[in-house]
Amino acid sequence: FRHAFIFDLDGVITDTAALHLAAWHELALALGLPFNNAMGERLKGVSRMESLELILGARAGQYSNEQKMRLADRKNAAYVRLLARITSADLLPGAVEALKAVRASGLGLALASASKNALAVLDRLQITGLFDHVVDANQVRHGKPDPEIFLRAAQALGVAPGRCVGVEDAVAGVQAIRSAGMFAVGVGSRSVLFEADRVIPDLTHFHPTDYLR
Ligand code: B16
Ligand code: MG
Repeated sequence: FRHAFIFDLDGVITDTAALHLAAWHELALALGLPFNNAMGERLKGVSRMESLELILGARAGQYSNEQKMRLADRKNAAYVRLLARITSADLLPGAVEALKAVRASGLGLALASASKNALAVLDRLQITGLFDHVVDANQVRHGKPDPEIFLRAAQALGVAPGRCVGVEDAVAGVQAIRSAGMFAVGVGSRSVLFEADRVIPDLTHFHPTDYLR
């Protein structure tokens, strides 16, 4: 491929954020921890263990690493249960069209998701076959904003980072794309994603050739 697109999953292709939030909420209630939906923005794109630290907040020091692992497993079990409800009807507007437009232009297409459940989500959405390559949290050491996940995807596609475009809804994700030396397309609001090279409100406004240098 001469150029490639690397898409984030949660918040760009489908909105699993609400399910993550519901699962964290359940755990917070069980632990008697304060929780409000404003937590949502801070949890976006952040790994499972880092999210747990945010949820525990000032009480993080009261739990051993082993206890934290068990709490994270508990949240994940709740999240996986909720995933069973996802179908292709949960694809965000314009998502499939955007992915198909990339393919139709003969460009490489990869997924870079901080979720260890990314493959299961793609499967539920019935879009696994659209991607040339998938990198998820099981394959990387450093989470976003570290560029590792985007660099790995570019490497797998055999495309230099300077010829790749990353598509993200999270601040940490946009930072990861920029650190990887790629062009960053933010999906969401300009005030939140001001570090991106371009911001579009959603994928119905996505045109692959607009972002190629
Ligand atoms: P899991 P993305 C991220 O996915 C989510 O945005 C974030 O909220 C979540 O904590 C993280 O995946 C880990 O998910 O617990 O399933 O491994 O936006 O990078 O596709
Ligand atoms: Mg995301």
